[in-house]
Amino acid sequence: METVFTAEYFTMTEADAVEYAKTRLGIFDQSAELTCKEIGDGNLNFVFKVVDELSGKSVIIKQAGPVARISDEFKLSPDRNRIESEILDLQYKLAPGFVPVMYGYDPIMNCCVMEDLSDHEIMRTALLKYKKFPLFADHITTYMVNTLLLTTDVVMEHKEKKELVKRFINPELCEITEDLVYTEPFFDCERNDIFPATRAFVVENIWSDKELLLETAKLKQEFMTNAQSLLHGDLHTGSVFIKEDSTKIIDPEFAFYGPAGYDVGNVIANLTFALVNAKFTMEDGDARDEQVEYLQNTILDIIDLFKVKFIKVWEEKATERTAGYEGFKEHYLANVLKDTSAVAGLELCRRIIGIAHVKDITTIKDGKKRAAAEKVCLTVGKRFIMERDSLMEGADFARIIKETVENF
Ligand code: SR1
Ligand code: MG
Repeated sequence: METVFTAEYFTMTEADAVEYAKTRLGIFDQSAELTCKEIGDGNLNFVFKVVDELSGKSVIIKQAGPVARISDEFKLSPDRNRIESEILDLQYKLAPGFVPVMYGYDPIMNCCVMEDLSDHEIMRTALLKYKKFPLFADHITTYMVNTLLLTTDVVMEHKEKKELVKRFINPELCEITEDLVYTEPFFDCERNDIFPATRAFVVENIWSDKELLLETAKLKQEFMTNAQSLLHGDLHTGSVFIKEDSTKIIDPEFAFYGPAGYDVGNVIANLTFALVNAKFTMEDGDARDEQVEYLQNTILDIIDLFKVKFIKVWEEKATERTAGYEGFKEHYLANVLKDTSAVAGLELCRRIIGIAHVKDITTIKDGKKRAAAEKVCLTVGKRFIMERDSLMEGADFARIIKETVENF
């Protein structure tokens, strides 16, 4: 029986998604032979790929359910789908070429329809196959500088910026980040999920370190109160679709106005996970050294290119009068870099201790190697948080990673 779409929301099956594409989208011909597969592997949503087997034309329908896929403990407003479609529209203008094309948003079914990027690969998956993407550092820094700096009070008219702050208030998804990134990993929270061989290390080096805990408290307030830039909000390598000459950033449903370094730090941490994966899963030899070096250099380049592009765009686009005072842009950028380092550190800790893990680490089959890999992440993470005032160059980030990896 054909699904009749009423004025009420329901979560779709693959068959419903086909019917939806046929009757609601106006994208496919009447004669189309549509098939559908649910391909989502994230923690929150359903992702349907609908293909016309005759023409090869395809689209993605992404639907927000009322609870998270990872656990129904997380009850989430499907309004996140509106946030995602609106920010993708905006980022399409701010950073052309770096986000998928949006075809539409349906506020009743809480779904959005977008370009199918099946000729790209999820970056985390590609890095786990030890692929290299030499253009990534250039692409991601253009995307980040454009989306982050162009949405600040430095560039935007202040009342317009405040309108965006209002439009992208995202309390439920922010609460997930506040809990899962800033709070739960730093105490013995029931929801944490710690690999048994790593637990003693966490107790001794993370939970017992009062100075570290104090820094996480300061950082949580910074995350909650610094409405600096319109963030992607969850910029890990699973939110990047990539191929040799193209990078597309997807899944900005955690978007809100927060500290710019939150996005940059997430990229750095997730490349570090890939580096640690290569170190602990590849055979000793040239291929492993090359992969580790490629990832280390990518991290270094991202920081240094971000700085250069940030200053350039600032000089071209700043409209705020006081932004021109001598020394101010350097002061502002140094704060973004401090946040970058701190957030990279928090992400490195929370993906090991908290509920939401990354495949880079969980797929390390040898238990001893996995525990060693996790201790590297925690050690680098803690240093990124504690030493954040002095990490101002790409080489500083790369050095801490190198020193730690070589020690385990
Ligand atoms: C309940 S959601 C868990 C994690 O998945 C998302 O991708 C975010 O990273 C979030 O913290
Ligand atoms: Mg996501």
